[in-house]
Formats: sequence, C-alpha cells, structure tokens
Amino acid sequence: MKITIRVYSLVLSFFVMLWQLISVGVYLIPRTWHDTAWPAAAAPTSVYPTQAEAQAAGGGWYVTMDESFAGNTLPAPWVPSPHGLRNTEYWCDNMVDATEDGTVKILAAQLTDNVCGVCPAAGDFTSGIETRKMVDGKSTSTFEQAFGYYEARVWLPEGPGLWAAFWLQANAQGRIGSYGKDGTEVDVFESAFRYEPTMVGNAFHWDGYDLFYGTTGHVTDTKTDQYGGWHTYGLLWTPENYTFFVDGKATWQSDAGGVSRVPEFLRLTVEIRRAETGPYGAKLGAFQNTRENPSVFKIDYVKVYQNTAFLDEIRAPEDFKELPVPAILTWFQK
Ligand SMILES: [Ca+2]
Repeated sequence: MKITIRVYSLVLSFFVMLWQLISVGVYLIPRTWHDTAWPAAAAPTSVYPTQAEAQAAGGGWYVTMDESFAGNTLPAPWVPSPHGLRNTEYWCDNMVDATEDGTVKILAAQLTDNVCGVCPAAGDFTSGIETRKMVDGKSTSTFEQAFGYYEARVWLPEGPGLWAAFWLQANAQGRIGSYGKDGTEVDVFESAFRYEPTMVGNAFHWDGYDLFYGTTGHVTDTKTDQYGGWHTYGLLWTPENYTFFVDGKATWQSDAGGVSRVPEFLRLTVEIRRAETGPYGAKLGAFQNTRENPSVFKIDYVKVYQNTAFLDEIRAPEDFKELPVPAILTWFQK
C-alpha cells in the first residue's frame, strides 16, 4: 500500500513539475546576476520637477504624480496599507504618520498598548502606504499605471529586522499563464541588507506566489551606505524592459517575466522580521526596536511620469489568456 502511494505521488510530482515547466518556462531559470553598472537609460528622473518642464523638455514625458507629502494628512490617492497580520507583524494605520516636516513616516515598534479598533494591543506593528484599497474584499487601485518612470526619495529605517520596500503590484498578479505580462510584482528597491549597508535588492514575482510562481532577483553593490541619509530609488518601465536606478545611476536592467503590460499600483512598506535572515538570504538582524529606537522609514516624495510612446502598449489583464489550474494541482498550493 505504501509503495503504491509512493508510486502515485512520484507520478503526480512528475506532472506537477511538467506543469510548472510549461507554465513558468524559462523564467524559472535565474538570469545572470550583474554587478556592473548599466549605462544611464533615458529616464526623466527628477530633472523635470514640474509638468511644464517635463513637457518643455520633449521626448514624450509627462507627470502623472508629483507628491511631496507637504501637508499634515496623507494625501489621496495614497492610503495606509490595509490593517492586518502580515507575517508575524501587524500592519496598522497607527504606524503611518504624515503630520510633520513634509514627509510620511512609517513607524515600526513592539507595543503592548496599541489601540486602533482592528489590531490587538500587543505585538510588532508597522505599516506602509499604497495606492489601492480593499473594496468589498477586492483589491482596487486608487492610482495605477503601466510603463513610465517611478521615483521615491526615502530615508531607510535603520533598526535591525526591518525591511523597507518600494514596489509596484498588479491586482491581477495571481493570474496563471502569460508569465508576468498580465501583472508582475516589481520591487523598485528592497532594503534587506542592514549588515551589508551598500547593497540594494530588486526582484520580480509573477503568476501568484505558490505552485506556478515565477521570480527573478538581483542584488547591486552601490558602494555607498544606503542608511543614515536620503536616497532616491527609481524604475524605468518600458514595453521592452525594466531599468532600476539608485541615486540617479542605473544599476540593473531586466525583461524578466516578459514585462508587465497592465496598470499596477504603488506601495511603500515596512516589514518586520524576528528571524535573522530576510529576503535575498541576507542577514537582516532580529527586530528589537521600541518607540525610542531609530525605526522610522521616511518618504519625502514619490514622482511618476508617463511617456506618450508607451500608451499604445498598455493592456488589461483580460487581454491575456488565463490558464485554468486543474483542481488536483491547487491541492499542492499553500
Ligand atoms: Ca500571469
């Protein structure tokens, strides 16, 4: 009986692997990890601070978001990340502070006295800001865009165990098939390298996060300490590829997942780890912050540009065929 089960499970494993290869194809194979800097691509960066200057400069660029968080409340279309348990930490509106000095601050702290009406009183708390909210249980963008140039100026949280990120996400990221063309998580930066402070991570994730999951990542040594000061992180997303920038310098280029063609929303978030290892296998350190420690992720501005040359290439998720997943295979998913 045991042998029979083992044979069945081997046969099933073979078909699961075959399905993965068909579904994810060559994108499961890691691409070359580059350490050399890429030549500067034709991104507008912040040299075009206003719509008038962007348009006057030509090249088809125009401003779609220019948010410097100058007021004392979080401005639309930005909203706090949804309340809830993320991994071991709670994301809570109480950890988003937009009230002072022209920045939005994402706090992180271990608390015993949290009061928000949703989360428990005790635990690890942090949050993020994003341009989507949950409407009737459905992820709905308050701002979204396909292609363009995206840049944030931020001050990374300096405490151990904290992992800040600027990322784009598609409401349809979990659609199986079409690789990442019908929606890819694009990580403009991930600060997972507190003990290698010159490193910056970038990654793509598509076709969900389970059985059919596809991913490619990259770590850049910027040779500059990313902590203790302001830095800009940028993404130029064209129909051909993605180019990442740190402080205006191109660091990596990739067409992983076949390049998303669908509008995506923006997120700037902090996650907490009490394990030593974070993403990219990097040592993150165990979170040990309290309110008194330097655990603040500061966001000074987010700027987004579009280019008239990209508009004809924008698609809806429904323009792509979604592969049906046989029920027996969903059993293997988490
Ligand atoms: Ca897909």
